[in-house]
Amino acid sequence: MIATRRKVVLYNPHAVFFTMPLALLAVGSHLDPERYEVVIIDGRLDPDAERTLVSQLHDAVCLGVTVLTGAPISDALRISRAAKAAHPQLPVVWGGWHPSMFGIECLAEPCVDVTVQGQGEATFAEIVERLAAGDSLEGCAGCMVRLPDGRVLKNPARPLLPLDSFRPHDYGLIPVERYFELKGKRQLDYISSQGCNFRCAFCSDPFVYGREWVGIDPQNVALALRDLQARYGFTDVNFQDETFFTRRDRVQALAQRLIDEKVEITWAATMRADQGMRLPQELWALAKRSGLRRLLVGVESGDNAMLKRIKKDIKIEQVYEVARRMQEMKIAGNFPFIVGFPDETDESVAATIACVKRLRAMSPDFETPIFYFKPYPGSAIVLEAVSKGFRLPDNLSEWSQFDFVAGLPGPWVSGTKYQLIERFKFFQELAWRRTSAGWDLLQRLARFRCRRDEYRWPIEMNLLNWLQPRERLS
Ligand code: B12
Ligand code: SF4
Repeated sequence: MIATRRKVVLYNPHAVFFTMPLALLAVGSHLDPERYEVVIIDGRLDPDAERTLVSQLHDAVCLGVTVLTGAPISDALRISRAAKAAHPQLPVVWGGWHPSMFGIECLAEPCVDVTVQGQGEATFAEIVERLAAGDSLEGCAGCMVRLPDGRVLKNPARPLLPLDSFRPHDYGLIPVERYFELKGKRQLDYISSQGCNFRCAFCSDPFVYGREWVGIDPQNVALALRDLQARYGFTDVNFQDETFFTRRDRVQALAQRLIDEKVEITWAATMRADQGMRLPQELWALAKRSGLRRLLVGVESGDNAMLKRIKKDIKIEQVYEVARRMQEMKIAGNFPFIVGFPDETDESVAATIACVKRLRAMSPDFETPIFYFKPYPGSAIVLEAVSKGFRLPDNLSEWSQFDFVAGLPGPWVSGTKYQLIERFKFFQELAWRRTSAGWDLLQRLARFRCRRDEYRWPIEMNLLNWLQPRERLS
């Protein structure tokens, strides 16, 4: 039986971090292992990924590529073109966030034959079955296909399916140890839910998952982690869910079961400030006992009026209250902010800076990264900007240049504002980070600067940046 398995090759493009390729794990694991041999190639791990990939494609049913908006598109294009050049008949399927929103536009590229919209497990399984049988993809829900005459066939959407109806993720498909090495820690990436019920105007999620949310049964999550830990010996789990705390009963059952099963790990996850406010104290304590070590709480802006405009549906006071609880319980925090929303006022940016200062000073274990607003495709605020004349890229090549990572501001941040924010970020970080004794003087100076909002003549910044150039993330 095993000898007759057909190969399905999956590719994860280059990216800046070494998070495990969970999307490919999800779609690859759901294929029937008796009938398909899944090969995952990760461009971040393999210096000659193109060659490896081409060598695997002989007789493959198809190539599947996961594609985020921005730089990963160029790598996805490079690989897909190489695959087509070597095997012109091989169907190339793109899935993930960009093809979910721009399925038709991606099909304008000759090396892409099929795009998948939204959740991919069931759609990809059906695509693979049909391709393996030589059948057409007409009527295959959840995907778009370019027909031989060049027309695009838009199949109906596929409803979001419960995650427990899929095969569990088979981490044997990826070199887990290699990811541990590259991350520099024995940390497993795990996804326990998909989608999000909220409506933040700057986020693509409402467009890709239609404000729906599905989660794996907490008992299954706990048991999977127990078994995976026995196999891989990790010490920490990074839940990559968009909103891990969507259902309180689920978190409670998971935390309890992790304790009962004696799964000795720490874990990190995302939490909205309003969810944190609603979480009873006993559940905070239970989560902490089960290993909760760090929360990512999206703040976005320190200005309540801006929070309202971007439909974040939280109040800044909720953030402070949740931060206070985290501080009390010694839970580390990452509180990301965004500045430079279209037409954002100076007062709004100043409120964000004040909020960053307040949170950062609460604990050396609180991080407060500030990102510049980038017009993520699909989001409501971008549609508004477009209606006022902002031009979004209109082809794949332009989208691939649409750099989310370089940390440069969008058109809504003036040069002076950018300079101020960059300096503030630098001194704020230096002022509060844990450092060794030799840093005392610099750190005291940085705190003085932040207290006074005095960022002129940043000699320390220029010197340190010269000595230790930093990778620029947005
Ligand atoms: C891990 C992660 C990363 C990793 C990527 C690791 C990798 N594999 O290369 C890193 C850290 C590098 C990263 C970077 C960024 N990310 Co990111 N990231 C995530 C995160 C947290 C998890 C992704 C994941 O694995 N999900 C789990 C899988 C199971 O879900 P999924 O991706 O939706 O996949 C399903 C479907 O999309 C589909 N599918 C996906 N791929 C494929 C492929 C095929 C062939 C098929 C058939 C189907 C299919 O099927 C899957 C199963 O149902 C998501 C949020 C989230 N929870 O999804 C954000 C998210 C994807 N990132 C996002 C953003 C904005 C960024 C950054 C711009 C952030 C920043 N400011 O720097 C950067 C830069 C990206 C870039 N342009 O280079 C956005 C989406 C943006 C977009 N339109 O592409 C998300 C949704 C977060 C958010 N809500 O804003 N990210
Ligand atoms: S920013 Fe977070 S909470 Fe808001 S819609 Fe996106 S995923 Fe949901």
